[in-house]
Amino acid sequence: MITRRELLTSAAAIAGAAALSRNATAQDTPAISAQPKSSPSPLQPSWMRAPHPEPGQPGKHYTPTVTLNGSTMPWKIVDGVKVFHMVCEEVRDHEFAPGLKAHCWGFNGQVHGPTIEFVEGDRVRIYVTNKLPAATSIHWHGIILPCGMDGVGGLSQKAIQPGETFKYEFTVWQHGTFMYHSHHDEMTQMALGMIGMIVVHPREPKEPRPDRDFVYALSEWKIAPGTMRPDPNEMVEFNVLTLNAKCYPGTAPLVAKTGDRVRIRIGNLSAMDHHSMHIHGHTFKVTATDGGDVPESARWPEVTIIVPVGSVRTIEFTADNPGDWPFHCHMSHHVMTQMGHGLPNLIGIDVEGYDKRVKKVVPGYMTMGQTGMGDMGDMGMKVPRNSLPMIGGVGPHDYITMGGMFTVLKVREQIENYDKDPGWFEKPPGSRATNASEDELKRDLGFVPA
Ligand SMILES: [Cu+2]
Repeated sequence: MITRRELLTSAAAIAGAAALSRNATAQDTPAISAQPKSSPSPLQPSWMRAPHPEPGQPGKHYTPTVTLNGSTMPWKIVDGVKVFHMVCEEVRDHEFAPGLKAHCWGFNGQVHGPTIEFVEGDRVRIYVTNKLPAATSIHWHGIILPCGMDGVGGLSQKAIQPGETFKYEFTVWQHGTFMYHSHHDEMTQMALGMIGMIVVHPREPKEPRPDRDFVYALSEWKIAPGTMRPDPNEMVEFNVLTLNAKCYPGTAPLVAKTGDRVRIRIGNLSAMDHHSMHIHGHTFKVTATDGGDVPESARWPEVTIIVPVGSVRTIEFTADNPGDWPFHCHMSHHVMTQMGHGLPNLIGIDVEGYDKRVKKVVPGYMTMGQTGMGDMGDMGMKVPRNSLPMIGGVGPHDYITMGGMFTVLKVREQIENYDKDPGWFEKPPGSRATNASEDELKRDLGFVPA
């Protein structure tokens, strides 16, 4: 094992050597050009000792990840350095699901920002242009780098003022899943959407590449029905819960073929809530966190994993069970959307007389919620302009009474195109729950329940 201290001092040594080899001037000397205190550890792999390993390339060094409902940030190579450009800006009319839009803040015209992909050993340079009306700074969560590149406004750097472009430059010595987010007035800026994911692929993978490699950022928002601005002052009652800034039915399905090795990288940058992410039809193991790989001997099977605020959990499984399988947060209020919050408890209340009287004033009025919320997501329910019903979307058999942080893993024997929704799963005859027949009830229960 190499310690973090050894890692950083050797990083500095390599950066120093790299700067000299490029005949760097004082002006463009990277921030990690401090004199080496020790030589690189002999335990480091060879590519770590090379000042400039070849920038990692998709296909050759890694299989690109998939950010459903999002994208991957483009880059180019300048003198062996991977160069990215992030623009922090307002994103008007971001759609969470059909029916709900809001004015958010994000990166490169998107909420959340595009996923950034690196390969272990890459030297990277990220330009951050601030087009917001407020100062900002960007933190690279989980990445071990020099202190001055850590992106904490005021502590590690000056805040990036509106109109300014800052340069972050570092070498990526780890692999795994990390996150980026505003680290200046976080409460406001993250609540408005300023987060994104970072994937660093291993240069010499010890495990086979997954066939499907999905990236999710979890978040939560307070958007009062009928308004267009997420409320950053909310501490408790979040009413829009998102996977990659979408809530069901706005979330795209995860498509996999039977036999595919599936990896899902889940980062949680919600303001206040952990999420217990649950999958149906499969069991998985947590193979990594934002702290690194979990050794194989320390992995145990799960069907639900809590992703704490400010953490990443990477899970892996083999898609071996054809069907449509929910992948969702198990906290039941996190699979609800706006209208499910702050209502009086009407369960069991007879509202007929009340409804009759209100209908005299408001024709067509109907109190809802006295048998639960199942009917409130239905197509017939009227909701305020620019707001979502509490729950769900139309399913193959009935209305699906889940919304928010919910999507569907679609496993099929044959997949023509991973990017195309294969539609609903056709259950083989006899393999779907249906009404029990009278004969069956008499045979097994001895009576027919009324
Ligand atoms: Cu949750």
